[in-house]
Amino acid sequence: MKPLTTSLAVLVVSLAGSAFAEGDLSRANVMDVVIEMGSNDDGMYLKPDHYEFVTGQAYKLILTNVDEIKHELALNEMGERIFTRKVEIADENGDLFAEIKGSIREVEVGAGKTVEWFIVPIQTTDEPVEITCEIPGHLEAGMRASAMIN
Ligand SMILES: [Cu+2]
Repeated sequence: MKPLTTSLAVLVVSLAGSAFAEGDLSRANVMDVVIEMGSNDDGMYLKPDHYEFVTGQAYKLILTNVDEIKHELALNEMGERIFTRKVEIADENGDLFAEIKGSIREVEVGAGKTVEWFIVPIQTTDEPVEITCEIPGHLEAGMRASAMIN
């Protein structure tokens, strides 16, 4: 519990004035959110293209790359308003291959792969913020979505 307490203390100092989640963030039930990354005739996409989160709720972002090339999910401003519990990567058999903890802003997902990013939003956004694929050319091709934390 110490890392979470430390992170929150730092954020409280730097972001005073915004609304923060209350309660024990480590014990919330996890809600699945599938974020599909891919290409079609119109270009590239994140699907769906809008996400709604609430502070204090635990989410499992299921980053599903259905494409034949790698993609990347960057939370940008939203990344400063969440606590990452862990990122899980499984092999072809579904066995856990790697688990990463700590502050994470971007996750790259290989072609045809899925990565699970466990987060808890800790601060609301004033307006929708943009999440993007940061691989050169992909944002321009349409890989963006909006996200709101209430
Ligand atoms: Cu991409």
